[in-house]
Amino acid sequence: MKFLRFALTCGLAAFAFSACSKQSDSAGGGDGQITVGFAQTGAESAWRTANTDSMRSEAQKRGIDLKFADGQSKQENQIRALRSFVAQGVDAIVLAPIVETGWDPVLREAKQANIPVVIMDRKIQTADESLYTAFIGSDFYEEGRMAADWLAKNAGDRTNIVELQGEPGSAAANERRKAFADAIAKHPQFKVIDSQSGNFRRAEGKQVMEALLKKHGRNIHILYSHNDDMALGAIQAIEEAGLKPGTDILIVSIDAIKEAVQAVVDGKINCTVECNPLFGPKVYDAIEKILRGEAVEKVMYNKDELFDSTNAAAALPTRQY
Ligand code: GZL
Repeated sequence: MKFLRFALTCGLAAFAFSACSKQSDSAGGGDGQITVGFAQTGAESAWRTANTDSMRSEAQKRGIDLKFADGQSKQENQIRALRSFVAQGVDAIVLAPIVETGWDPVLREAKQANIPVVIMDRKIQTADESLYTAFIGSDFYEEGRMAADWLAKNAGDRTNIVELQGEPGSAAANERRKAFADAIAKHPQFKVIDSQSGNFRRAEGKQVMEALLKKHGRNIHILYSHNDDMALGAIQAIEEAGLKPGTDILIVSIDAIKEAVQAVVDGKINCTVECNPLFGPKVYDAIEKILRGEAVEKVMYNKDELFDSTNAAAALPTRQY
């Protein structure tokens, strides 16, 4: 009888251990299929749509069971989704954090459940880097620097800049704004005469640009937009004001979505810095490695390049988003 009790205890202990540890020798659950919970920011821009499409299509290609949650641009929705993924016992979590702060409590719950978290696209601010296994995204500070650097070389005698900022509190808006400000500080002829948020949205980019044109008129020489959707909305406002985008007002933007690269070819945007949204392959490669117990780099940046009149036409046919 004693032996039976001992054998039963060992069996239960072994079962408990295997049920808790998410990093087994084969990726994913017992049947081999990986279940990933993905909390997306929302659907604020063409970039975001391309990002979601990449995550969905690559999961399908790999036979990954993707639980998708659209945060509808609210952090509380994303936090609720993460809690749901923990309750479901997914194998891994991907978070595209809409803002930088406020994630520690829910990430601690994922850690306690032994579910690895990959932060994708925008960074978070946390005092405890162990709350996530890897960050995969673009270097927004470098993108803002590249935009300012292009301007310094191509602005001619233009000096007055208006800025369309992205979603308040997002790493993308924070870093693109700081990088641009840091870079133009080296060129005292430039002055940011106004800076407002268009929330990365086309309609809001148009509305804010209409207001800026009413307020500043021809005193606006340059537009720096944190993303192409807002720049494309601003172009509508500029044209409706009877001005020529790209000529009367120089336009520098970020994302390099296909429509913006086309606008560069058409001379309406002067420069767009790429911020590649096609994360699917890189994110799932990392997750598969993590679930096999293999080490992954803590921070992985995508390579971004810049498009202007010198290279946009050649690049257009192969643009994937
Ligand atoms: C950047 C991403 C930003 C894009 C916008 O990686 O977070 O959010 O620049 C998108 O187009 O809405």
